[in-house]
Amino acid sequence: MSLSHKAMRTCSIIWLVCLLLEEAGAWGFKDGILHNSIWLEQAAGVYHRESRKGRYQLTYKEAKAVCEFEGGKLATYDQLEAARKIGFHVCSAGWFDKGRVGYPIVKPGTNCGFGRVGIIDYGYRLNKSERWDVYCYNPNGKQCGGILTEQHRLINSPGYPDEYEDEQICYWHIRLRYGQRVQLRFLEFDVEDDTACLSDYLEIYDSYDDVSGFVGRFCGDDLPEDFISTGNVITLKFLSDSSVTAGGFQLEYFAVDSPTNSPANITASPTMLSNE
Ligand SMILES: [Ca+2]
Repeated sequence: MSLSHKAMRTCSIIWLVCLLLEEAGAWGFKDGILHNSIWLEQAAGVYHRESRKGRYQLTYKEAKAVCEFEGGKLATYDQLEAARKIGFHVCSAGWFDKGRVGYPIVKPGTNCGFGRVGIIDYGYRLNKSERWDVYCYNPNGKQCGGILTEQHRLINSPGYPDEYEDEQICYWHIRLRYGQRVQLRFLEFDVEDDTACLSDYLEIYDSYDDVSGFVGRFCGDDLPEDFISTGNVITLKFLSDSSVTAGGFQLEYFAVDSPTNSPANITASPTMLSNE
């Protein structure tokens, strides 16, 4: 009896360690595709981007090109600060206007920003070949991803109802109140079709990232079925490759209150534990 208890405890410790490792692994590559939940952070027209090759891979020239490719510009210090004042917090140094590097910190933490808040400013870099991420400014940027906390909302592919463009990567994190679940309902769906959905696809993860909780990958023009999450978070990821686009998609999500809290519902499942 006590032996099995011990075994169970060991198991849950191992599981917890795995969870932490998984979190650390969220930065980086899996199957050749960049996984990173942070780069969609945006506020007041300012957003953070990193290279598709990974974190800290952009020279100043490349950083500028990333913003311009999306119709934006490098953010200025003032734009970054204005965004920071409304909660823009990113723990990654990036280029901004005039060859300056830094990052916006709202909450002090020892792991990020040396316990300070404000723009952590590395100053004007003499060596423009240094590699960092980038902060762009584009107040008219297409909606492509974001952190959604409303109880109900429509989600469109970028540019919808026009066709989406090539080389898009969008992450939507839906985060509802603890105890709620997320119901997804597809209204329109048209994504470049191939048998294994290798070109363009929408993926659903029953999780706060795109590393665990894989639900499915969708392409073609069949409407995916409704989906209800097990916890209060869902991640959607849309990716398009370098050729052939399609009509795109529209879906909506609703908050669903979990059935009245019987002990069975309160018991923490792995997904619930991984929530904030
Ligand atoms: Ca395509």
